[in-house]
Amino acid sequence: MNSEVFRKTRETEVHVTLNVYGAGEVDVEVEPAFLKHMVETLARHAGFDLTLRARGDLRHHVVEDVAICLGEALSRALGERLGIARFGHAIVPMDEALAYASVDLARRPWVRVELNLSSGMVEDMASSEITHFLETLIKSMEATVHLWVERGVDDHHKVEAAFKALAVALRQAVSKRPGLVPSVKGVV
Ligand SMILES: [Mn+2]
Repeated sequence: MNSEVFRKTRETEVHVTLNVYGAGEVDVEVEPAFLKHMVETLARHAGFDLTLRARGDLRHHVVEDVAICLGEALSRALGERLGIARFGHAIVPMDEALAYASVDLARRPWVRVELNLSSGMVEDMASSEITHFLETLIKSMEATVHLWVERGVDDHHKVEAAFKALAVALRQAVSKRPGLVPSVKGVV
């Protein structure tokens, strides 16, 4: 349930190590700073031990490739996806903001993210980059995820609640059910 992903292209270099059943120990170095904050939040609340190093030519490339590598690390760590709960969901508040997440870890990549942000930037990230990060991450981990912010005022709170909801739903979905094949097909 550990994995490592190293990806080097002409645009970026990303290195990820992941232990899905960890203690939320995180060591993340990446810019934008808000992405670092959100990746740390995701790993901590999912109970992942995560190290991540990423650098590159343009911010958009870094955001995208961190999402790809993180999703791939999770997918590799889960192997055949047997003996896990498979489904997870969470409703997480952050002050006035409230976010919902529903996760199915079967290999049926499908994603809907509605953050309902009111401005074009959250801290040092474009709102579109945040949505792109989440969509790319979910596609890369080969999961079905519905993630939405039901209400809120502060965009930072809305995004953070969404990442926490995704994290808690993932923590449930990866939780161990030894012997369970979580599909009547016999494979996941
Ligand atoms: Mn915060």
